[in-house]
Amino acid sequence: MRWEERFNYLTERATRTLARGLSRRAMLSRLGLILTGTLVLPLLPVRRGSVADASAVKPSDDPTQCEYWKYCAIDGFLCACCGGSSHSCPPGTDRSPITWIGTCHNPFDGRDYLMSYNDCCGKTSCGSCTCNRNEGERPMYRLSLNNDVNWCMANDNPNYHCSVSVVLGVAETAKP
Ligand code: ABN
Repeated sequence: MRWEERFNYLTERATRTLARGLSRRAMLSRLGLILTGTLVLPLLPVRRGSVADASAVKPSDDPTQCEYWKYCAIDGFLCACCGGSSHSCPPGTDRSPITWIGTCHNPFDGRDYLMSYNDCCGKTSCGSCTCNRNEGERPMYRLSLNNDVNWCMANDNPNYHCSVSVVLGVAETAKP
C-alpha cells in the first residue's frame, strides 16, 4: 500500500471510530471547546518575558546609563545624554507640567523614593540613550502611572525631546 493510501485509510478509520463513539451534538460541543480555547488563550493577560525584572537590573549610579537607580520606571531618551541631566531639561526645552509618578528603590542607601518622570519638550526627539524600564508601571487607564505617554501634550510646543527623573521625596511605608 502506497503511503497516500495508507494515510487515507488511517484517517478514514480514525474519523469513523470517532463518529461511532460520539453523537453529532457531543462532537460539535467538543469542537466548540477547542475553538474557544484556541481563540481565548492568546487574550489572557500574561507577564511578558521581555519586561525587565526589577531584581535583574544591575544598579548603577551613572545617570547616562539606563540602569541608573532613579530610572526604574522611565521610558524615553535620557536627558543626561541630550545636554541636560538626570533631573533637568537640556537648554531650549521645557519640562512638562504633567508627569507620571513612580517609586524607585535606591540600592545605595536602602530607601524607596517617590519619583516624578517628566518629559522635556519643544525640540524634536533627542535620539540618544533610549531607556525603557517599567517598574510599577500601570496600564493606560491609570494614566499618571503609565510611562508610554507623550507628556508634552499640554506644552505650547508638544514636541517630545527626552525624559528626566526627579526625586520628590522619601516614600514612607504606611504604619498600621
Ligand atoms: N514619556 C515618554 C514618551 C514620549 C513620547 C511617546 C511615548 C513616551
